[in-house]
Amino acid sequence: MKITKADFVISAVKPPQFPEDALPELALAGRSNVGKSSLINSLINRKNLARTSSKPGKTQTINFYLINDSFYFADVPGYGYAKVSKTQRAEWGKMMETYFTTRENLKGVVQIIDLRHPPTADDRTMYDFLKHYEIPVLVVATKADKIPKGKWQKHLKVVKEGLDLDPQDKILYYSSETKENKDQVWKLIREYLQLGTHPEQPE
Ligand SMILES: Nc1nc2c(ncn2[C@@H]2O[C@H](COP(=O)(O)OP(=O)(O)OP(=O)(O)O)[C@@H](O)[C@H]2O)c(=O)[nH]1
Ligand SMILES: [Mg+2]
Repeated sequence: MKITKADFVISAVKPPQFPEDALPELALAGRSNVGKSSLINSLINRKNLARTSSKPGKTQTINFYLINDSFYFADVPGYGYAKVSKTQRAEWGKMMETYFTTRENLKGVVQIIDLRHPPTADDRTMYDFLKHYEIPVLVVATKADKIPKGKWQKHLKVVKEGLDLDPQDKILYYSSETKENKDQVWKLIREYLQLGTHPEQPE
């Protein structure tokens, strides 16, 4: 995918702040610190457009990024961070529910899982929630660089089984560090966004 333009648009907490131009949108969801923001940056070849941190809980708002003036990535706050107050957690839940259930141009969710570990209870809850609302899910199991290549398929199977993945939903391994499998991830993202079947463009 050739990226000609990538702009941060807004950090939003409520629907009136969400972009209104009805372009197709994909949200990135996952456990806090799993690598959502890093995935966006690596896909669009930018070091720090989506802010990343080694401290979990960095992204607290829904951050919208407009890519090639043709679609949005929505970086949503991570779940499962223990040091978050009950009130904050409830607010997170409300904001997520509103976003996922009312966002008309949402074409799907990239659910990011750590390839190294079986999905957590929170990962399963998130996945079941998305299935309940019939939102297409693409599972990207990231941080593949942290385990030997020979173990990737075995770990992917654990992730699939742990989520009880619907055969309609696709799953890929990935690494934001080495960009392993980047072309495949883009190919599926294009499909989920229904961007059409333009010939693959080189980097
Ligand atoms: N080795 C390796 N490290 C990664 C990868 N993806 C992310 N990281 C690291 O994991 C940490 C968290 O990454 P972020 O992209 O900030 O995670 P996030 O999911 O956006 O986190 P929150 O916004 O807090 O929910 C950072 O230190 C990243 O450098 C990867 O594919 N490989
Ligand atoms: Mg983040």
